[in-house]
Amino acid sequence: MIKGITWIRPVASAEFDRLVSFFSALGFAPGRSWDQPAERPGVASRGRPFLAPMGNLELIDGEPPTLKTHLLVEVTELDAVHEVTRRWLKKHGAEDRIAAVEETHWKSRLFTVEPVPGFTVAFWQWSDPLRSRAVALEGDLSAEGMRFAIVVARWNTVITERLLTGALDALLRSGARRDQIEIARVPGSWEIPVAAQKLAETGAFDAVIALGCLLRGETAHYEAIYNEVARGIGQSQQETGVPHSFGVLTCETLEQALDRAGLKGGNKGFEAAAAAIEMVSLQRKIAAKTKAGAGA
Ligand code: DLZ
Repeated sequence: MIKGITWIRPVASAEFDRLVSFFSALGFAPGRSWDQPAERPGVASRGRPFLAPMGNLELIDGEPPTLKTHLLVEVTELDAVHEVTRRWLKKHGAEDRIAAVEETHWKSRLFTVEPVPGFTVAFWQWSDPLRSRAVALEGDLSAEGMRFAIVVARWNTVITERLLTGALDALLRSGARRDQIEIARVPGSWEIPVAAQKLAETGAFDAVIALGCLLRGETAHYEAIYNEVARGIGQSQQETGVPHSFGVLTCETLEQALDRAGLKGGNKGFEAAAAAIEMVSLQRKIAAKTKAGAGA
């Protein structure tokens, strides 16, 4: 039985990382990435799938649509997506490759963007609030006005500093202000939970981001330490009600950790920060919905 649709887009190597950055910045969930080493010189390949809650194949008969786009993405917060896109383009020196939001002939609003020359993506949203409702209540990725604490372990600092760079990149790119981000350094991952809880209890932060790296090969009682760190961070989150995102790598080797700290497997610090933003946004939406419900 049919399970899913994959739309394949071959891209030039020079554009690959830029497009990965673009779709990650917009909050697409990453799928299972793959890297195929070169069997013959020059034929290595890699793939980075991006997932969406819904996908479909649409055949159109009749008048061809005037819209010239390679990819059509339906969203629930078009103006927020436009703003995140504009910021991403600015950072990549391509501010002129985004169009203004316009009305369409099918009762919706839309804008197009060219993240790399020759590849056009159109984002759109139904104008009817009932049709444009999210599939589920979900947070978005604008960090404007949010305050964050990042707890980063010094052990395996070559990795954790990269995670920190990734986390800061995600927060700043999403609109957080540097003066609203507090960084606390702790000796090792073991110390993360207590620092995270102290920071969360101050009430001065909307979310806490925990960054560390445990390497099995170098860590005596690895399982015990890992379990306790994970439990402690979870406990702090549950007791304080402040979202804590988990950016503690648990790897067999340094090489694996490097891959997850910005080399081949994305940057888990970036992902942890994006998760924190999304959770703060979700909490705010739940609070707004509850308030609206209470007033109705
Ligand atoms: C002691 C230790 C070891 C062996 N390995 C790691 C590690 O791989 N990653 C990490 O973040 N911390 C490690 N630590 C340090 C402990 O987390 C803790 O800081 C010390 O045991 C002091 O309490």
